[in-house]
Amino acid sequence: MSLLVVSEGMDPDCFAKELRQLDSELDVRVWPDAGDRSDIRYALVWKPEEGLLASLPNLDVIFSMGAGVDHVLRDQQLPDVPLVRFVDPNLTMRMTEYVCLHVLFHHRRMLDYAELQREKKWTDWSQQPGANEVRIGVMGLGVLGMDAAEKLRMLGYQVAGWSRSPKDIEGIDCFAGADGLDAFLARTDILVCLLPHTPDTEGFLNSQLFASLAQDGQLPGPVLINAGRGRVQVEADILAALDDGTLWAASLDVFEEEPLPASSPLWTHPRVVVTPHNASISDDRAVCRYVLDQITQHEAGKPLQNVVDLKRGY
Ligand code: NDP
Ligand code: OXD
Repeated sequence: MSLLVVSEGMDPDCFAKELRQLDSELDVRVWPDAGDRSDIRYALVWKPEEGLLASLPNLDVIFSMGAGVDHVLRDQQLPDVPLVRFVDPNLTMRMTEYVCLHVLFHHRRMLDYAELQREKKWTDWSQQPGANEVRIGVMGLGVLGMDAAEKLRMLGYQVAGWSRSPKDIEGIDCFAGADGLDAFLARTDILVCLLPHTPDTEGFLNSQLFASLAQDGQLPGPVLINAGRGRVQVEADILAALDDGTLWAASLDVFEEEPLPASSPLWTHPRVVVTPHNASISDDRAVCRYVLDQITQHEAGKPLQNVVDLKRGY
C-alpha cells in the first residue's frame, strides 16, 4: 500500500518525512517519483496537475492538504474516488485569530492611527463605537465561519451569518440563500468572507454586493475581510468601491492570482491590508496525523470523515 504526496507550493518532502516518522510501515512516495503507479492507493495533494490523479489506476482516496478543495476540483479528469478535506482545530483556531485580528483592526481604525503615527499627529476619535454597536456579517457558516462568528460574538459584536442552507445558532442571526442575502448585507458593517470557491461563489464579492452593505453603521463605511478564496472576489470592483467610498477599508488574504502580482494596485492602496494567503496555514504534522487516522479507519471498513460533496463543490 503506497501513498503519493503531490504538492505545488507546500513542501512535499516535509509531509513525506512526517508521514514516514509517524508510520514507518507506510510506503510514502513524493511526486514525480511515483514508481509503479498501480501501487498507489492514497494521494495527499495540494494543487495536483491536471490528469495526474486519473493516472493512478488503484487510487482509493484523495486527501487535500487544506480545508479548501478548489485546487483539486479544477482537474477536469478527476477520478471518481472520495475526496477528503482537512478539518482540524488548529486550522480553525488560526483562522479565527486572523478574523478577530482584522475585525478589531478596522473597528479600532488602526489604518488611520498608523498614518497619524507616521505624521506624528496626536488625534483621537473619541466617538469610536463599542463592539456592541458594530455589526459583523460572516459569509460561510461552515467549520471556519462558525467558529469565527462565535468568537466575535464573545467579543461583544452583533454577529450575523449567511450560508447556503438555513441554520439556527444561539446568539447569531442566521440568513440563508439568495432570499436572505439582501437583509444580511443591509445589516452588515464589517463583512467577513469565508466562502469556498465554487461555480456559485465565483466573482460573488462584486460592486453590486458592496453597494448593498449597510450605509447607516457606526464606522465611517463598510469593511471587507476576505480569507476564503481569491476567485470569490472581483479585485477591480474592490478597488473601485474603495475609491468611491462604497467600501471604507479591506483586509485581503486571498487573491484572483497568487502570488499577488507586483503590478497590483492592492499592494499600495492606503485602505487595504494584504496578507500572503496565510490566514490559516495547515500544520504538516496535524495533516499527516489526520491522514493516517483516516487511512486506519478506512482500512478497518469505517467511514471517512469530511468527504467533499462533489456536486456542491465544497
Ligand atoms: P465548510 O465547507 O465547512 O463551509 C463552507 C460554508 O460556505 C458553509 O457554511 C456553506 O453553506 C457556505 N457556502 C458554500 N457555498 C455557498 C453558497 N453558494 N451560498 C451561500 N453559502 C455557501 O468550509 P470551511 O469553513 O472549512 O472553509 C471555508 C473556506 O475557507 C475553504 O473552502 C477555503 O477556501 C478557505 N480557507 C482559507 C484559508 C486561508 O488561509 N486563507 C485556510 C483554510 C481555508 P452550508 O453550511 O449551507 O453548506
Ligand atoms: C486551505 C488554505 O484551503 O490554506 O486550507 O487555503
